[in-house]
Amino acid sequence: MDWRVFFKRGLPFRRRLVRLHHANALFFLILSISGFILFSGTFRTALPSVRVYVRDIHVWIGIVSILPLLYYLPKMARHLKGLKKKQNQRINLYLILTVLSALIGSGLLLTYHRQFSPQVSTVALFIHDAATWFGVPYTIYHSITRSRWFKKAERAASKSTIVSEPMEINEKNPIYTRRSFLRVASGGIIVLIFSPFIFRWIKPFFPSMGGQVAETASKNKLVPKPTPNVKSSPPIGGGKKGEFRYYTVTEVPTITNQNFSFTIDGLVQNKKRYNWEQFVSLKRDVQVSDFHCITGWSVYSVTWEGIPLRKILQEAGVKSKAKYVKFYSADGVYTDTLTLKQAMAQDIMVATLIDGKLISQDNGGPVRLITPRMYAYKSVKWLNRIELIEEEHVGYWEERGYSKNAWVKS
Ligand SMILES: Nc1nc2c(c(=O)[nH]1)N[C@H]1C(S)=C(S)[C@@H](COP(=O)(O)O)O[C@H]1N2
Ligand SMILES: [Mo]
Repeated sequence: MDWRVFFKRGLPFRRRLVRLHHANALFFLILSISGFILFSGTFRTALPSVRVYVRDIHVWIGIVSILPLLYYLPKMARHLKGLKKKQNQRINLYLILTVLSALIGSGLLLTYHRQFSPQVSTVALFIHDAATWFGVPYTIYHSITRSRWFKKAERAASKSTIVSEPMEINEKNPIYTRRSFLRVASGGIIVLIFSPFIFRWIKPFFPSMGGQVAETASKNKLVPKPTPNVKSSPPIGGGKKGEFRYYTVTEVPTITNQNFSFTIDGLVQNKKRYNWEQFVSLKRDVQVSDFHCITGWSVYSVTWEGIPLRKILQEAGVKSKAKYVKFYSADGVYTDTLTLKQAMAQDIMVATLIDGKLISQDNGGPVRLITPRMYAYKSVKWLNRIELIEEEHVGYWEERGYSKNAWVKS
């Protein structure tokens, strides 16, 4: 790409616009790919160490992609004049500009979302998702139907039926039908490819459509089932608002009575190890809290039932040398820590039930840590061990670039 073209004097207007269009297309492509990597659960597992870099690239290219737009806007009136007789191109232009502004605006909010309350990122993420799931398929359709080979195919389709009399395009004309067939077919294939993503995204907004995000059948098998507290069932929070996006950096572990254990050890007076029967007989409390992921999504008003962490710590008798509390997952890989002071906060909970039901396997069940006022990378799923330690430990995502400060702005 020759950037000087934007600044060269005396270049024909059309050529400038074509170059601008190519720059835009290139940015959009990189942003689509990096955005997909950030969204994808497979990449989360396969390449956790580059996540933060991919995010930075996505943000920076996103910011740089504002430049062609700024360059274009003062010239828009002149461009529109040239499109007076081309209604389709005008509609295309407005659509693209709407999608780009939605993506840029919401993208900026998401980049700086820690400055705002989580509601801002909930709205921004919705817009970013909506603009993506409409804009990416539309752009692919646009680039296919405007490409040289597509035009050639269209011409071939019309040539093969050339007849001697002059042709008029109306709904009965087979040439028109063949040409539009190519468009409908390409459009159809693109919609088909994207529909699972769009469907998965849109489903939670329409609980009547069968609501809820698909969850793999829980393979966790634990008996007895804990009896929910009266505050849990029906949930005093009125039921969670929003959907979790299930994250894991490993295979999802399956937990049964055989392999379940819950240990508290390290710098404590009374080390303990519970089996499931013992664990469910411990006294539980109920709390209603919000759940925030640092990538921008939140679930509001969740009714959690479990054991307040400070009670577990008091019970175990923390030795005075202990400074940090380290949490382990049954996945064997994920860990995180809290300072002892943070761990003693009243809303940190070792939870077993969500809205009156056992936490599902995908959702981190049967036992997960809940840290409502901190981002959920602290919320270790499949929690099976708590260790009191003296030296600081760096958690799984903090080690891969996430901030050590996990506090959510209230
Ligand atoms: N064991 C384990 N715990 C984890 C994670 C993980 O990958 N593995 N991801 C964390 C992150 S970043 C978030 S946002 C939440 C997501 O919880 P969910 O998968 O129930 O939606 O779990 C947290 N706890
Ligand atoms: Mo997260």
